[in-house]
Order: sequence, then C-alpha cells, then structure tokens
Amino acid sequence: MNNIKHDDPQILALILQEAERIENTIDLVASETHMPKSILEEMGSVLNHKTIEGYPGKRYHAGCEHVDVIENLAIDRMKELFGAEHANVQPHTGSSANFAVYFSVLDIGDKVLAMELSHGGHLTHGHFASMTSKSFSFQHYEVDLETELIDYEALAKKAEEFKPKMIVAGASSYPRLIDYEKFSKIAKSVDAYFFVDMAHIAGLVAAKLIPSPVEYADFVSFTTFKTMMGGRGGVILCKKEYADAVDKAVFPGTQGTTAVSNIAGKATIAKLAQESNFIEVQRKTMTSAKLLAKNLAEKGYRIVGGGTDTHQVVVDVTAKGLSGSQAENTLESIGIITNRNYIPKDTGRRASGLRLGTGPISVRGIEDDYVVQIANIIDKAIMNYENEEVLDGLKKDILSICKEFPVYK
Ligand code: DSN
Repeated sequence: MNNIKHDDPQILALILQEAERIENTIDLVASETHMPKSILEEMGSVLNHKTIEGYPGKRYHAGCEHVDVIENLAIDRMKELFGAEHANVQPHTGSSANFAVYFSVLDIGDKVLAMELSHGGHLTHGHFASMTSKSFSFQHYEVDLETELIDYEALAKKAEEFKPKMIVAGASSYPRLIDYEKFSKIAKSVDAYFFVDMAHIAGLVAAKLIPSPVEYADFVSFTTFKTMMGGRGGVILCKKEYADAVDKAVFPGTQGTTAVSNIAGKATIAKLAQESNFIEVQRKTMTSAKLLAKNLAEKGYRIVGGGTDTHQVVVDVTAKGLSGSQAENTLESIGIITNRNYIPKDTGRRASGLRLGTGPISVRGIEDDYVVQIANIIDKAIMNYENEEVLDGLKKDILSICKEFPVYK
C-alpha cells in the first residue's frame, strides 16, 4: 500500500498549502479551533477501517473488541466531564445530533420554539431552509431589539401562547450568557422538553468558566470542533430517562455507521479537558474576546449585545460604511479569517455583522498585547478597505504575528 505522496500528490500539495494557510493567517472564525496533533493523528488512523453499527457490546459486525473500549471511554469521559447522566458520542456533527434529539421524543409536526437565526439561532433550529422546519412546526423567539439580549418575559409569553412540545436554547451567534434556569422554568410551565444546543460554548462549559446547561436541560447537544478543541463530530448528553430514545434516534434513527476515529478524538478531548492547559486556553479565549470587544468598542464599533461573556464578539460594521461581507473579504485579504453574520436588526439578505471568535488565537498562545494589535489592525483595514498600500502593510503585520505564534511548532 502506498502513501499519499505516491497515490495523490495533487491532494498532498493542497494539504500542505492548507497547513501553510493555517500557519500564516489569524483565525477568528468562532466555530473553528486548532486541534491537538494527537487528535489529528487519531482521526487519520486505522480506526477509519471499522464499520460499527449499534453500541458497545451490541454491534452488528464482528471485530469490535477495541473500538468498543474506545466508545465506552468516550462515553464515560464525556459523562464525567459534564456531569451528565447519559452521553451518545456517535453523531457525525452538531446538525445530526440536533436531528436525533428532535426525533428522540417528537413526532412529525410537533411544535418547537427556538431562537430566530438572525437573532443568534442556528439553521437546525427550524430555519425555513433546514429539514428541521419541514419535519416540525417551529416558531421563533427573538432578542429585545434595544438590548439585543434574550427577553425572557417575551419568551414566556410566546411559550404560553404557542404551547410547544420542546423549547430550544443555544445559539451560533449570541455572545452573552443564557439563563438556563429561566428557560427550564418556562419549559416546565408549558410542559415542554428543554433542549440546549451548546455547540459554540462547550469548551468554556467544560472548563467550568461559564454556567452549564446540563443540570437544567433534558437534552444538550454540542460539537467537538469549536471551543471544545476536539475533532469533527457531535455529542448528545441527556437525562437517563431519555437515554434509550436518544440512542435509538441516533442509530438506527438518523445515522448508520459512524466514524470510530472521530469517537477516539472525542474521548481524547474529554480527557484533555480535565487538564490545566485546556482550562487555561479557555480562560484566555474569554479574556481575549473581552479585550477585542473593548478595543473595537473604543474605536466606535457597535458590539452586538453590548459585549461578550464567551468566545464571540459580534460587531455591527455598517456604521463604518461596510457590509459584513465586505468586512469579511477585506480582512481575509490581509490574513484575518472571520465570517459575516446576520444580526438582530437585519431583515433582508445583507448581513450587517462580523462574527469574531477567539478560540483559535488562544490555542496558539497569542498574548494580550497582540490581541490589542489585532483589534487595531481590524479597524485600520476596515477604515482603509480600498487602500491597497495600507492593506499590504497590514498583511505583513499579520504575517509577523503568525510567525511569532505558530500553530504547530
Ligand atoms: N453553525 C456554523 C457556525 O456557527 O459557524 C458551523 O458550526
């Protein structure tokens, strides 16, 4: 058997180029991280060979003696890390985890109340383009347009009127804390299941730096590749009484065989998350986000939600004369990778926001002074988005920060 250099030099070259791109750019995409090398090794390992269906000890194929131990380790470690009664580590990603949660206890057409996408929600929270909205009857709650914070009174009123069978909390673009206790009380008051999608903030929750939803929610889903710093994949945590329903909804309900290599990554990150280095990275992630928000606010940027309690800073760039897309493109041209985002005031198809996340820069150890420098560079680029000479200079500044803080030494 040959290696990649022999079999596909074209793909090898692209992988090497991607590695260069990662080293030479500052990644501020809130849903990305630079994962440990150990996890990259596991994901490219012989574990990819194995077809598994079912659960440890109850498989549909032979030869599972080692992969059963791996999956049990992942389950036990995730349960211990988050203090959960049950964990399913097979979801391919957050979207498939969410589908499985819905189908575990809902029937087609059941009512679900979730957050509006432009107010922070996620496609799988019933967006019209997602199969979730074709399967269930969604209504959406919004943030207060003044404060851009969740309006719990309005949420309670909406729940009372709509009488959903499930309420979903959690967001892709909401930088403030969510009051899970309040959500849980509202869900209980209308006899609804309470489901939290903590995909973005799982690493911060694992490090116990922000409140956990696990105590309050019937179901919690998350991805392992964002702040959690593991490989690609999803996890569902739930109360014991839903364990069977969740397991059946994952397999055979919504997935067939899953990737043991990714389950190994989940096991490893759940182990590393108990160690001081992981906790320090998460702490740094939060302080860097606050620094970024403060420095951009001082330069006259409107920070959506008035600030950040997490890894996310969402900036309304329209006051500076750009759309989110123009800001994203300008920053990409100098080596800062971000993404445009809808913000609560957006009603059309133009996104006014730029979403920044500080997970990846914290993993590569970027210090506070440099975070301030990055905020200055973002501002200078946006203010000079048509000035190629200025942009060229900023690109060199970014490259020099990247060289000082390599991702993989
Ligand atoms: N939901 C997308 C994001 O937040 O960027 C992918 O995880």
